Amino acid sequence: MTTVADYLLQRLREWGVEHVFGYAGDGINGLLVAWGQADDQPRFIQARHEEMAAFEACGYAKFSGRVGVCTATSGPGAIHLLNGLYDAKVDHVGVVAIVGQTARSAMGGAYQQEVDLLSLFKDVANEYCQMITVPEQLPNVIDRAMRIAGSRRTVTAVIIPSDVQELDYSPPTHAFKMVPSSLDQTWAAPVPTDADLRRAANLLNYGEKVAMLVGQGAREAAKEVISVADLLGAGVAKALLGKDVLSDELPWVTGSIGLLGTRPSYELMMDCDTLLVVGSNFPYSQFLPGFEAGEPTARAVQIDVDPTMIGLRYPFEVNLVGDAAATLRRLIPLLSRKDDRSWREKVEQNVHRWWEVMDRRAGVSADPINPEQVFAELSPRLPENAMLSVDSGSGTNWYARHIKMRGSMRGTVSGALASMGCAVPYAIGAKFAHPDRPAYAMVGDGAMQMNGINELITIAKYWQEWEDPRLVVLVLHNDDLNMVTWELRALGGSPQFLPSQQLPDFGYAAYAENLGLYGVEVSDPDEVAGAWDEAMAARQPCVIEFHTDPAVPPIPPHATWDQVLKATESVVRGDSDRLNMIKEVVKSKVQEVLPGGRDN
Ligand SMILES: Cc1ncc(C[n+]2csc(CCOP(=O)(O)OP(=O)(O)O)c2C)c(N)n1
Repeated sequence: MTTVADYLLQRLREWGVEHVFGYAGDGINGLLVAWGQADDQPRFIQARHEEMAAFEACGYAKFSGRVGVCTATSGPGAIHLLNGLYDAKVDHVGVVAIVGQTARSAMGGAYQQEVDLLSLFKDVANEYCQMITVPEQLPNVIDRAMRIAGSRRTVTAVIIPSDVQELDYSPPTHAFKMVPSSLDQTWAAPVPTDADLRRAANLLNYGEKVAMLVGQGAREAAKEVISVADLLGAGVAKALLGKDVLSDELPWVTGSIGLLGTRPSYELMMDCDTLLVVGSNFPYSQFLPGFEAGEPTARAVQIDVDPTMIGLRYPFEVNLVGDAAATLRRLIPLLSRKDDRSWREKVEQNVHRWWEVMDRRAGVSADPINPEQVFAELSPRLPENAMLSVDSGSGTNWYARHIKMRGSMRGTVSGALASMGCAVPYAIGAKFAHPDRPAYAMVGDGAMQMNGINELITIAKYWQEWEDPRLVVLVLHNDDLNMVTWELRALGGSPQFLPSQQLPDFGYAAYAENLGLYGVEVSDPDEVAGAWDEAMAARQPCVIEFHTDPAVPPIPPHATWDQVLKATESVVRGDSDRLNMIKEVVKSKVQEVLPGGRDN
């Protein structure tokens, strides 16, 4: 006899689901029994914590473009899932959560581990959150959960009381109030009308200094973005989630934008007269072109597949709802090539100069290691098919600025939620999505202590089955919640607050070795390059721990000398690290004005 749980797993297999990231509990015991009988298909991947399971499903979705699936028991397990699910929701990737609930007979009785799951998931899974109470709701509910998660790139939740999991499955019949369902799915690529495309083309053809901003929505449109940028003589900046859309080897790609961004991106936006945004919902509008007397200084066009998210952040004149690649392909024949290439040349000069500054900033001495040196040495060593995941912390700055994307590299962060603790589970999700590609997680010591070190246990559990065993975890060991320390300093007059900022010491590489993984610990700047060579050569997962200097400043690209000095002065009193900090701030900033050479 087929139970509801048996059928649910069968339907997931029919949807092509190969992995479910989860953690056990009696709320899903019926499912676990079914899993045992289904020869573990789809594979149950056991995380250390349900939040990690959700992050892994999210990472899987981010790196594969497919729907990620996670599962947890009722009550505490379901609650633990939430942060990872929100991450998927706000970064627009499809994740389905399958969650147990207490038996129907106990529901409403304040039973153990009974929480109101429909209410708990009401926000995170607002597009589709359903409880299955009779077998005939299948396959409809699971089909809609998969279809809505995939097509709307969002989170859906399916709640199943434990006794329902064990019921005999009976399909919907040809009768009143029955909802038969089906599997086939095609994906639409909407395009704007010809008239709207002409409006956009006229605006873009009129401009003389065109800036483009691309986000993750342009990932499948790199070829088309390059053609448009060439025709328009444009420079292209990239939002953080879209960092892997275009290679940083292209001389007119200005790199990241925003506080974590580059100076040429800032200049591109401030000096342009025309803006084309493709597949990005970049929120920090102060980094987009400015306003004069209340009027925008650039005329702008946006292309986005989501009609509910388009038109935000800037007063765009033309908002084209459409798939990025399909829309750009239709736009290209309407664009005329700009003969005057002086704007493009200026952008390229700015980019060239910026990479020199970055090189020099990586060469600034620090105590003991400059984190910029760590990222600058990593960048050229990354294989062209690397999958990069980056945690929320000071490392996000260094990733945004120092890592040069090229080849088929992919990279992701917790973008809109900016949650700590995502990078190691993302890398695990990535390895299950593409076991033949190497993964690199870049993580602060705070994030390691929050989630990362536990998920090293998951890596130790599974790595031997990955076709390419390489998974490198880079730990910035600075004994500080450094990003927040700098935020406090930037508030001006707020010195670092040690009781909240200082971290207990921990040996990350030694812990990895304890788990049978490879460990490298580096505290000498002269050993950074060699240590990277060693870590990159490891044929097993590796934790490489750098003792980095928390005094190296994540200076924003637009900061003037004056602002930098003022901020530094304002926090001098009361900061435990003041002398070192001032020294590093000045040394880093000075690299932008030096004609050449390094300071050490
Ligand atoms: C779950 C979560 N808690 C708190 C924060 C706030 N926060 C952002 S970055 C950061 C510090 C990160 O410290 P660490 O991982 O040590 O990296 P570092 O900045 O020192 O390189 C904190 C506390 C957050 N983004 N997410």
